[in-house]
This record gives sequence, C-alpha cells and structure tokens, in this order.
Amino acid sequence: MSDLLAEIATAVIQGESEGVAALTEKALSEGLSAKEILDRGLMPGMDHVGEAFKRAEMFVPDVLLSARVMQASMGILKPRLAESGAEMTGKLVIGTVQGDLHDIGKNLVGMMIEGAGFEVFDLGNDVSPEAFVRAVKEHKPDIVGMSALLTTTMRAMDRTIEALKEAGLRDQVKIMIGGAPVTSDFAQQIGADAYCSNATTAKETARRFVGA
Ligand code: B1M
Repeated sequence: MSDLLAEIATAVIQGESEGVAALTEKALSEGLSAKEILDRGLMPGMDHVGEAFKRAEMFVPDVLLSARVMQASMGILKPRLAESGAEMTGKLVIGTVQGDLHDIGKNLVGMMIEGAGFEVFDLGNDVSPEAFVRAVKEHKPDIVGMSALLTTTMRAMDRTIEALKEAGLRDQVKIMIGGAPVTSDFAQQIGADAYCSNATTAKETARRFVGA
C-alpha cells in the first residue's frame, strides 16, 4: 500500500477528519484513482474499525468519528467515482422506519456499508413505506435496510415489506433489518432476508448478499 493510502486508512482508524481531505486530494494529484483510494485506503481503514467494534475495542463514539473521516474523503471521491463509472460493490437504500426518530445506529450501519464500497442512499428517519417504495424505484438498490429502535415502530417494517410487495418490487431486493428491539425471529416472521445485530454484521451481510 502506498504511504498515502496507509495514511488515509490510519486517519479513518484514528477518527482524524482534519487533514483527510488534503490527503485525499494529494493522493488524487499523485495519480491514484478514486476507486484505488476507496478500495485500498478507506475500506481497509473501515474494515479495521468494524473488527475493533465487534471485539469491543472501539465504541460508538469512535466509530462515529471514523465515519466522519470516511464521509469527508467520500465527499471528494464520489463525483469522481460517478464520472469514471467505477463499479461499486452494490447499492443500499437505508432508513429508520416510519414514526421512529432514532438514527445513530442506522447512520453507523450506513457508513459501515459505504465503507465496504457500496453506494448508499440514506433516506433519514421517520421514513414511510411509500418513501421506501419510491426510493427503490428510483435507485434500484440491491438491498433495502430498515432500522427501528421502538417496539411501537417495528411494525412499520412489515408494512414497508408489504408495500414493496404491492409495488411488485419485493423480489428485486434483499431486505435487512436491525435495531435494539428487533430479533431474527421477528425478521423471519415478517419475511425479511436478514436480521443484523450490529453494524459490522450488517456490512458482512450486505457483502454476502451481493456476492462480494
Ligand atoms: Co430513545 N428510546 N426515545 N431517544 N433512545 C430508546 C430506544 C429506549 C430503549 C430508551 C429506554 O427507555 N430505555 C426506549 C425504547 C423502548 C422501546 O420501545 N422498547 C426509547 C424511547 C421510549 C424513546 C421516546 C419514546 C422517549 C419519549 O419521548 N418518551 C422517544 C421516541 C422518539 C421517536 O423516535 N418517535 C425517544 C427519543 C430519543 C432521542 C431523540 C432523545 C434520542 C435519539 C437521537 C437520535 O437517534 N438521533 C434517543 C436515544 C439516543 C435513545 C437511546 C438512549 C440510545 C439509542 C442509540 O442511539 N443507541 C436508547 C436507549 C439505549 O439503546 N440504550 C433509546 C446507540 C446505537 C449505536 O445503537 O441504535 O441499537 P442502536 O444500533 C445498533 C444496532 O441496533 C444495530 O447496529 C447498530 C450499531 O451496532 N442496528 C442495525 C440498528 N439499526 C440497524 C439496521 C440494520 C442492521 C443493524 O440493517 C438495516
């Protein structure tokens, strides 16, 4: 790995957003492609963060800082990735379901999956089933991710799956769900394809879904 790519990976791991934009620009000006910076700088950094989070060696605030570094660099890389037509790992539409305002876990999941090279369309929180359907029509994702933190909003997950079925879109996407009150039994019951207990598992599941 070039020194610059190693520095970018380290910035992600250490959550140092200051300077990562300059490092990214420097790597581009030295002839590295946006895809190389993503694949060999940001992604290894985020992989490390994911593993450390899984082992409880890093915690939510650390991961949020790493996510911010990733976002700062991706802000520069995204237009270039789009221009070059570089193949992304896959596409994810993600949101916190209707009636639910909790978005910290959903943001972590989105960032972790973006760190794995996916194009992520984050619909935010309080996302209605209709808004999920519109986003699936517009972005044609491989995966739809739903998050719920309240026992009262979990049911919006099955309403969303029903809405996708009614729109004839259910079979075109894999559906993963998560959030504190959600369980794998519930996922099975409502016909989701996977339940993920944390952001690292969500990333691994997303990769598995697209065969990456
Ligand atoms: Co709220 N809240 N909250 N809250 N809040 C909980 C969830 C609660 C457990 C607290 C409690 O009573 N002990 C409780 C829910 C009880 C229940 O239904 N079982 C609760 C309640 C009751 C409420 C209100 C109703 C309170 C009120 O107003 N009376 C209200 C509801 C508002 C609404 O949504 N309509 C409310 C409001 C809020 C705040 C706005 C103040 C704030 C949210 C801020 C924000 O998100 N921007 C908030 C917070 C911060 C919490 C707690 C303290 C922390 C949640 C969190 O961010 N955890 C929470 C108590 C707790 O969990 N200790 C609580 C950290 C986050 C990283 O974890 O979200 O679990 P988590 O995400 C994990 C995994 O679950 C998984 O990966 C993530 C990373 O590893 N995951 C996925 C999550 N989504 C996934 C999706 C996937 C895959 C994995 O695939 C797509």
